[in-house]
Amino acid sequence: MRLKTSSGAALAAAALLATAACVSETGADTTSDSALSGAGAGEECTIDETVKLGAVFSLTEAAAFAGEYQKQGLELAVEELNAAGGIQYELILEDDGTTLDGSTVAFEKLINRDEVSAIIGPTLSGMAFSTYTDAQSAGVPALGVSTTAEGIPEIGDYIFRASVPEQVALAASIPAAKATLDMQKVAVLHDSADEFTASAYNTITDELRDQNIEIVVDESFGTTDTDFSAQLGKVLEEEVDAVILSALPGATVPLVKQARDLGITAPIVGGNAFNSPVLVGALGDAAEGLIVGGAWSAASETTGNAEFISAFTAKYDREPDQFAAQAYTGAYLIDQAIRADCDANRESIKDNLGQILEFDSILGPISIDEGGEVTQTPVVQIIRDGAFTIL
Ligand code: 1QQ
Repeated sequence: MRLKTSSGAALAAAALLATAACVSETGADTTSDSALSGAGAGEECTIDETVKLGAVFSLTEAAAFAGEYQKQGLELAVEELNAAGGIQYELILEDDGTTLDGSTVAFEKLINRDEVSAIIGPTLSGMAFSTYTDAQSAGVPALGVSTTAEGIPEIGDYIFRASVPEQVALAASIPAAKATLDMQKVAVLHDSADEFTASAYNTITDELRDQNIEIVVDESFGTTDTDFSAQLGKVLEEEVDAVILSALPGATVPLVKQARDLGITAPIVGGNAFNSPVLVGALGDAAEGLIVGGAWSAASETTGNAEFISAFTAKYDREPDQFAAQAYTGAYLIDQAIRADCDANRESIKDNLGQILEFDSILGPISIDEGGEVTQTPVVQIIRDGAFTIL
């Protein structure tokens, strides 16, 4: 029960009356706490109770390259939202350590112990498929801000994302790469163990077929592999216009470096993990010419982007990346959903997150439909002189 403890029979009775306890068909506790619903609408909304917002990111281990930025972007947004007033947010942030167990435990804690109104994250699709099933059965709205694999919002009606699906990003980046590189023959290398990179592989092959681009090398590897000589040997046997790579940074860095050492100079077309200055920094010169589709660019003249970049840079002494921008936007979207009915109960957030229409964000106009899926125009970038540049 999400009841406040209060002394005195009258108070307890009043609280009981104000608390609509129910259990949904799925068994989720849809109890609403009247202290979480306020007065006024939109910008005028005020809610007395502090709204607990949970977040699960990979702050350590393999996906920390993204999680660290997500944490910073989200904290900045919460700070701004709290300063704006009307609603006070308490951010409860958990590190999943880039493991499924860690993610499961973190979701469990936020759902049951902290009783948060909504959860942002996790960082990786590979964890989301399981943790979102838990959020769905508990009736807790969850908003992905970096989970791009196919099938995420379909997990249930409490599951949303504000993260351009890889299918949408690749449908922009592959034609752009084709035009830029005169791409006719490619090698496709992918991590078949991770759910995001495996899902992206399916999209890549579909998209290449649609674009009449021939796959002359098609090789896979595992997430923690470090020696790619077998796969790269196959690439060396062919003349390719580009290497399409679906991998997380752990494999990407050694793979691309080994490719360059072997004399493979073909440009790389990458997936969402490449939208990372950490990855590009680790690759150094080997990242030159890399093409990637994503959700955000520092160069986009979207509403509030310049202010976001300067506030972020001032606070953290480094520039934001796409993952920071998406996490930042995620907090604003949840705030919008709460303000719609001035209600921070889980049910109300769920109902309103699926009705966001062209919210003017730093990612550009962003919509989330009833099915939980995001609509947003992707941006294709190329690495030139070590920097992301709009293609
Ligand atoms: C996913 C991703 C990752 C690259 C996020 C860091 O897109 O797991 O879906």
